[in-house]
Amino acid sequence: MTQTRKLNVAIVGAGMSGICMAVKLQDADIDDFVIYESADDVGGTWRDNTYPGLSCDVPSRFYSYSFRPNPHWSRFMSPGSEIHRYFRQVADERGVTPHIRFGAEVTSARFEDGRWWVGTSEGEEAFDVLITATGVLRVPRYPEIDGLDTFAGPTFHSARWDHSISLHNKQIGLIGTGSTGVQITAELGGKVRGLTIFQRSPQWVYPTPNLRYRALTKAALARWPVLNNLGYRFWQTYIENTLGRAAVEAGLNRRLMALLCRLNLRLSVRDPAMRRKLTPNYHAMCKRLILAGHYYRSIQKPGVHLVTEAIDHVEPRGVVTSDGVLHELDLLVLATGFDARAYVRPMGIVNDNGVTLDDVWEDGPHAYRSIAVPGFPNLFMLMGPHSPIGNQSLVLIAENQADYAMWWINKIRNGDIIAASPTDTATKDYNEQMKSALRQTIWMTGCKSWYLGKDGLPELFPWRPARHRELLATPDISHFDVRTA
Ligand code: N01
Repeated sequence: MTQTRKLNVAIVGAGMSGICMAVKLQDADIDDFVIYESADDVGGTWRDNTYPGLSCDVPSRFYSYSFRPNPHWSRFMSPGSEIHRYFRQVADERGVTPHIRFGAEVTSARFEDGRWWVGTSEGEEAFDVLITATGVLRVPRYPEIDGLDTFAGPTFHSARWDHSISLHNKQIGLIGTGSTGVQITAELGGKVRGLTIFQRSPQWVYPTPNLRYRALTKAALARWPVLNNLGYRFWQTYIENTLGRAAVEAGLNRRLMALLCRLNLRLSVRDPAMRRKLTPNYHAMCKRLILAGHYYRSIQKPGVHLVTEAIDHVEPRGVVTSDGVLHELDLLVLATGFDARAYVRPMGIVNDNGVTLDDVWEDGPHAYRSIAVPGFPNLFMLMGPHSPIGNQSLVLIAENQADYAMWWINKIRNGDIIAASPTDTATKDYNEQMKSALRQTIWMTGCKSWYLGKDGLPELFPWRPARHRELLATPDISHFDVRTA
């Protein structure tokens, strides 16, 4: 007969993944868990990013927990503030919030005597299982540009938007044309006195109008939850079989996506000179595809200047480009992305042999099935290395990873095992298969992007999203070093 034993769990991060994990623990009647959150609010990326125009570029119907549909989304792809409210609401209504220690930054976690000792400025506490839910794009990346710190006006990163600064009557400089830069441009273009966009590489833009849901639709979705579920399944199927498939398999799908991006540019930008500036020299989807409705319209509005000359340096009055032109500015926004290789770091994670995660990841972050690391027992990472991120709903990925962690947690609780970590061999085999498949993906077709790791390979999942789900739904105990009582 299986015996259940009491166990406790530490979750690091109260963003979308951390809240998801907490709900899964509660559903399994595990109430002894703590969520450490360095900030003073839940929401992770949706708390930190507040820039004008922020919205999700995955349909909201699908970018929701499958266990908590939301009939009230205002738009097809809802604004960031609304998404933040949704996660806060789920944390409150599921009783997760009282488990959160706000303002508690985890600086270390060490595995000793079969338990994880989680360290904050308040000291250490021991847990049976450690879940990291620290997000993927959390650490802002600041560009190395000569003289950047000499600029006389305010300068901030897009993920640290300073709302105390009025945009009224300002000449705004925007460095970066990734998903963030595009959303800021779409929102501010034509609404501020001047917007100068410094583009290093143009982007392919997949046409995606962001329609509002009518009151009647919302009422129907609230009245008949089955409609919500149908919407979820529809958008899941659509996204996984278009974007999810085109990225990893050559064929009609990929060609169609590329054609739609080209047509979008051709039909939206009539001026050939402008169109040339906006035409990438790489395949659509090589960088993360931009899904936007009115970027091209905004970029052609009066007062918007697209600068394609390289930035040479910054001086107190503005940005000087390689052609010697000074672009005078009042405010400089750095939409220059994130360190996508930080994962759980700078938190120092060390196992019972004194090996750190930094040591193991010296040649780049890697994991077993995106979630566990050899030699680090009872550690599960949500959104770990090679998760199927990119143009997918990270919410469903977090749910699948949390379910996988729960499978092991239940084994520990049932007394079947006391600790488990993947074997070196299974992890190596998995990573080798992945590396070979990665070479066939669109991400390797000759562009620079934040996807690419130190080894030049994309840190993404090289198969369809469904394969990741299958891998996590079928845990293989023979791939693990298991300790029993
Ligand atoms: O960052 P990025 P992002 N001089 O790294 C440029 C997610 N996201 O914040 O392309 C000049 O994509 C850089 O140029 P280049 C999403 O996963 C999601 O926009 O490298 N330019 C590029 O244009 C996304 O992929 C949503 O040549 C410099 C830009 O800065 C990820 O976040 C919304 C430079 C950085 O683009 C990151 O997007 C927003 C320099 N020194 C973001 N350094 C959703 O809607 C960098 N650049 C879900």
